[in-house]
Amino acid sequence: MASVLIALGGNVGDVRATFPKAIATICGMAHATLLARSSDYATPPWGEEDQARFVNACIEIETSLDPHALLVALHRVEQQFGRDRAGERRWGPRTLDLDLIAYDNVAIDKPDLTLPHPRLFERAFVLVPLAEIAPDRVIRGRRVAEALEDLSTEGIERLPDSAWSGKA
Ligand code: A4P
Ligand code: MG
Repeated sequence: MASVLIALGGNVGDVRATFPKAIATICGMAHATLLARSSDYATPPWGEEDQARFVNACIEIETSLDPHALLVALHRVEQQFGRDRAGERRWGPRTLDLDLIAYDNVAIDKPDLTLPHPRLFERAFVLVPLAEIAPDRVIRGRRVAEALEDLSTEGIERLPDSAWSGKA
């Protein structure tokens, strides 16, 4: 079994309602157990700033799927929740984005799958929720909580838990 960190994001539709359904679908499809789930965070758009704020969160799951099979499953879940890769721009608006952040200590360096995620340490919208569930996890030789200290968290707001957030 591998411990896997996944980042969730979206800024189209009712993203906070999408997340718990997407998490349940990921766990079903990957025969995975949910080990941890962060709060939801409202975050300023990164990369392309002229778009709506995002909602972001992170989860940790345990699965026996290999990294590539898991990525295929994540793409299926994105599609199921309305993601249309053909009709979107890089870093543009989307209903659901699922990024594989880390898979145990596996390192892969291919365009279709890079592990750990190559842009992890540039993104407070990933590190803030990640630091909530895995502050001491060491990724690419850096503790998550320490990596977060190097980034601005301006504009990032923790959203109150809601009954349907799926957060324990
Ligand atoms: N790929 C390679 N490695 C991975 C990995 N570790 N996890 C490949 C997931 N995918 C990986 O991904 C493009 C390709 O990367 C995939 O086909 C996969 O095979 P994508 O998700 O379609 O690309 P993208 O999302 O347009 O680009 P990128 O660089 O992954 O950026 P993001 O972060 O996913 O961009 N601002 C805020 N505040 N919050 C957000 O969530 N998200 C984006 C989207 C932009 N700005 C944002 C947010
Ligand atoms: Mg992505």
